[in-house]
Amino acid sequence: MTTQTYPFSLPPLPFAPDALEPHFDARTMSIHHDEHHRVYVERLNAALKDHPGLHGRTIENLLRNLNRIPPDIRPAVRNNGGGHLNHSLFWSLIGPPVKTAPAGPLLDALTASFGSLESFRVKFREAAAGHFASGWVFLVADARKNALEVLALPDHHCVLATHQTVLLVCDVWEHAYYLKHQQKRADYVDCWWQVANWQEASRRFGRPVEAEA
Ligand code: MN3
Repeated sequence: MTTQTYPFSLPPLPFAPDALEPHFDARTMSIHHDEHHRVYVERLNAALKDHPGLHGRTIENLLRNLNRIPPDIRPAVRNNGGGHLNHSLFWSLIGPPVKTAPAGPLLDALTASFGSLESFRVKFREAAAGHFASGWVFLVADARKNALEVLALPDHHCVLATHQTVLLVCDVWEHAYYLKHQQKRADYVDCWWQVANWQEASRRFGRPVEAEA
């Protein structure tokens, strides 16, 4: 994703907190980015502080090689590093609602993998609304299978396989929606659909698979 190494920093929101109204409310966006994401970054840096041997590694490299992280900080790196990586993706893959829909090669791939755009939407909605407890739901392009897939992961687990590219992502932790939607996660997922950034998804779909970090 990035070449950034320790100390990691909170990426600015790429839009104003109220830019996704009425779908995502400004208060939730501010708390989600300025508090939740910031704390993940701070705790990740705190865990790495006394381990200069890890200071030259990118976040993907750290997460792909957790077995080489000292056991005493491994959970902190996994949880907070994963939270940092997933949230950074999340902000870049939502945006002000502009009624864009997938087109061209990405629409063709969605149709080939799911039958239709509507079938994909239903499948993604079911995965996100039905995900047990906290986690993330992704649309990924799998280069080995030459197909698109919906992937649900728990906690702050990340898509790290180098043959998989994240095209869209929905945060299904309660902090992403509870202020506005309380327990009605499916309503939040419907709002997420309105702000999904298909332009960025198309750009990511068109780029080559990342080299092994
Ligand atoms: Mn979150």
